[in-house]
Amino acid sequence: MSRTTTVPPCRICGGGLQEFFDFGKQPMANAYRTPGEPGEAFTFRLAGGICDRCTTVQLLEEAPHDRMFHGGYPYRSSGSSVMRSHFEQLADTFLATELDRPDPFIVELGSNDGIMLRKIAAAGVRHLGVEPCDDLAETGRRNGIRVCNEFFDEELGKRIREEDGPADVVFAANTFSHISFLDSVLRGIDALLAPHGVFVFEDPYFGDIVRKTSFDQIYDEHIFFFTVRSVKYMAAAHGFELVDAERLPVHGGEIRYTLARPGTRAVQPSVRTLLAEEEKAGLADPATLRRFSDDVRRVCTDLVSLLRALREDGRTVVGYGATAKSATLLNLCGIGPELLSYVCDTTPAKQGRLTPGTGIPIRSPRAFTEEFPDYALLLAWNHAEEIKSKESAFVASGGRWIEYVPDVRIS
Ligand code: JHZ
Ligand code: ZN
Repeated sequence: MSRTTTVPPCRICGGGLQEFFDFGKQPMANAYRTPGEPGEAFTFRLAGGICDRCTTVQLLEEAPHDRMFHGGYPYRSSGSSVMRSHFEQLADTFLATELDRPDPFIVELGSNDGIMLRKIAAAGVRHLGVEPCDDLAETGRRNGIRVCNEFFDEELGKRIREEDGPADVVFAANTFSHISFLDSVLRGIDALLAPHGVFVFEDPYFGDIVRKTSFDQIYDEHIFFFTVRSVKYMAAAHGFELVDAERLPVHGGEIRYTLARPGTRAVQPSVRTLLAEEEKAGLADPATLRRFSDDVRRVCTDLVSLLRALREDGRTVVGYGATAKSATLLNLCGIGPELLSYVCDTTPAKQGRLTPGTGIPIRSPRAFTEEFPDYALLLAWNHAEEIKSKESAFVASGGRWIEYVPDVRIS
């Protein structure tokens, strides 16, 4: 723990933040510049701490939200078939449970390309996606969903309630942890939600980040890293109750939290079980957090040594998946085009551009399949199964994957 005097108060409860990592100046993870683009890229200090009162882990500094989420925001949730079926299953669950009453209504915060709501729309159920990124809002509409192209806050929550009536479900996937002004968002949800309604959100689980040393989950867009303990506190402070917490295998380990108005639902046993697990793992203990920081350094050192050795041996090495996460990994380790010739990615808006801060060219996966490299660093490690099965010819032809979560290894 260090420099506690310069840090801002906790965004959830106003308590003191104890800094436990500092990754230095970093670019925004989804800011892909074109080669030769003039002007400096925006950077900020990527450091984080834990609140000594409510235990919420959060960034100390933040990038302005409209700089992160804007018209040209490139990430498309539907780029993974596993994620498509993950959200289709959830839509089916909502339709069969929370939305099985007369004229139900569901609102999704950060509806992206409509990956979840399209199934709800196809079932003819009233819905609204709230999506501040213009292109994504447009893609969502093309996919048949109704979209409000704004940032969600208290004012918008009240406006939706006036225009559409109360919501049975408010849902947010990989969005809630991205918003610094959660107090306003929670007041907006309070205004919008029906008395029996639920607010369901899923985000990367800090317990998995620590256990797997998946420090690349830490970048500008991820402002909060939740645990069951911190969400329980936050819910109570805003007039809600945490009634369910379900671990999810996606995106390297997440939790789907369900909040309801106090006393309206039975609290599921998973809440107590996970609280006990977190206590046992010492997730809020300074010693655990110090160990995490040491593990980060070890992974970086091991990865850079391996990549240098392969290069000195004359091997070709590329990156697979220009993920937002990889911005932290590559910048923290100092990995540029001298160690990774290019990174391939299916997202058209990323192709022809450069990885943020490290300037590695991003190419279509065709570049990969046309001439397999000797090694590929799996930057999209959270999609390992899907990518490895799709690229089975790479290994069959003698290629090898390099992975770095939880440890650096060749597979
Ligand atoms: P992926 C983004 O993070 C940003 P990223 C955001 N902050 C967040 O929280 C998560 O999403 C949910 C490509 N790919 O999902 C597509 C292939 O090339 O790990 C993507 O660019 N081939 C909102 O960017 C990237 O990899 C494939 O077969 O870290 C994956 O990005 C597959 C499956 C993906 O999220
Ligand atoms: Zn706090």
